[in-house]
Amino acid sequence: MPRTPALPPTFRWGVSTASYQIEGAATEDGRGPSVWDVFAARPGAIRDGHHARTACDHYHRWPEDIALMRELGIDAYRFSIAWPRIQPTGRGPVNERGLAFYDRLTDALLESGITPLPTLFHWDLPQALEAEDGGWMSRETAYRFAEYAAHTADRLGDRIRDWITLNEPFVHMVFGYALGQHAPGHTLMLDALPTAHHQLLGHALAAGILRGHGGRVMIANNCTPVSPASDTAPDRAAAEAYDALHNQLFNDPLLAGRYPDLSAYGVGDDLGGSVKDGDLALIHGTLDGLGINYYNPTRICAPTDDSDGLPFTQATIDAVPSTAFGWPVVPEGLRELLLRLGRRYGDALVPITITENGCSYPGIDDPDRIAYLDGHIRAVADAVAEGVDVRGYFVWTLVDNFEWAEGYTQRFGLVHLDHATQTRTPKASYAWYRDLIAAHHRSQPGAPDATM
Ligand code: GBH
Repeated sequence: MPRTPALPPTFRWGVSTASYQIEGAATEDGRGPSVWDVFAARPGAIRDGHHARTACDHYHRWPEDIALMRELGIDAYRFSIAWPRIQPTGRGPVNERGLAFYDRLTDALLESGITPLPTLFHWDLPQALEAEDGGWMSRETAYRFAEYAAHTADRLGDRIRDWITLNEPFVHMVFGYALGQHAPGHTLMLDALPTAHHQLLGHALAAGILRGHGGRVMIANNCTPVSPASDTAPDRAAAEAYDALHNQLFNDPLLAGRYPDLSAYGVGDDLGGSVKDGDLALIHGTLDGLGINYYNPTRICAPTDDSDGLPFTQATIDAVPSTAFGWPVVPEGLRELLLRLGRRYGDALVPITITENGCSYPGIDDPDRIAYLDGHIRAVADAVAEGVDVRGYFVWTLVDNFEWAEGYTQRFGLVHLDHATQTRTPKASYAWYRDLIAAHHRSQPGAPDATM
């Protein structure tokens, strides 16, 4: 039986997923190709040649997945909307059959007493925007994103109040445009920095539209508490530089109205010429809540010969367990991160929701996942007790799914997926999370509907 965490009665429990990782049905009902369809077809791009043409077949099996969520007892479900289903070429008229899918999903969630929390962009950009404009390297994509947000809010805005614009713009910039490990597969290194600004500009333009529909706006930033590998000046300077790139670059403009000091990268605060007059004023203050995706802390030391000219090197964190993915398990890092956000932004900070937290382990009997989730939920409760306003917690993820470049080899689900038969089997962690949510709700009877 899980211990009931000391969290407020309004605290919301959920799970998160993403369209490309679960839906499949890549060519159905008028969906256009996304950058991920094209990237995944490159030989060697995805482990073992896996692809997401079927994924979890959620596009057809969503009633079964909602039943799993209802049984789990979650308050809210974070999913993402596939832009190429709504606008197959990223611009122009809407594809009615694509919108209808999310319309049905929204209604079914509400009928099940689960609050829908859609993310508008979880990396599956319409391929036409990449081919014609260069994707997020182009300012044009920010305007197209706002138009897509408008179409979506026109259709769903009467039932959806809370929205997430972007998922992890840092990861999308680094893996997609700088290192080439994710779609669209560019290796631009620091020349990818305009994608940071264009994503934030797209967020801001969309935020104005969503708020116009009475919506509340969040972004899901993957943040990590950065620490120097030693107390020497070079290690501390390198850690500061990494913190600026990973965390501050995506939080400061939204909460403080400025870009951080990137001089360690030889980059000015116009981010390679992409920042125009008035942009920061538009971006500043566009969050009603901050989504935080947390997986692990980061240890940084001074650059070495293999740092590719970057002002840091990532060091390993040893003496802690690691997940099947090799990521260090440090629940205390989540408390540390939340306290740091509180200190850095003070009164300018908005309420936080943990929009992703989870881990990869094999098996249906998964005590390691239970220990991971338990430790991290406790870390959230500690930060709340220390004064940080955290409104909810979402496990990544409901069902084992297409883990990007790792294909189906990394399993983050509370529910096991047998890919060949599409059989879903709840894991031990599913029962544990269900009991935890029930225990929390029982200890706080009559909780009013939470706001994020
Ligand atoms: C998220 O990204 C995504 O939003 C989601 O789609 C994905 O399925 C999920 O997480 C699981 O991967 O080098 O040991 O310090 C997570 C992004 C990037 C988190 C790399 C951890 C570094 C591990 N991650 N990262 S380590």
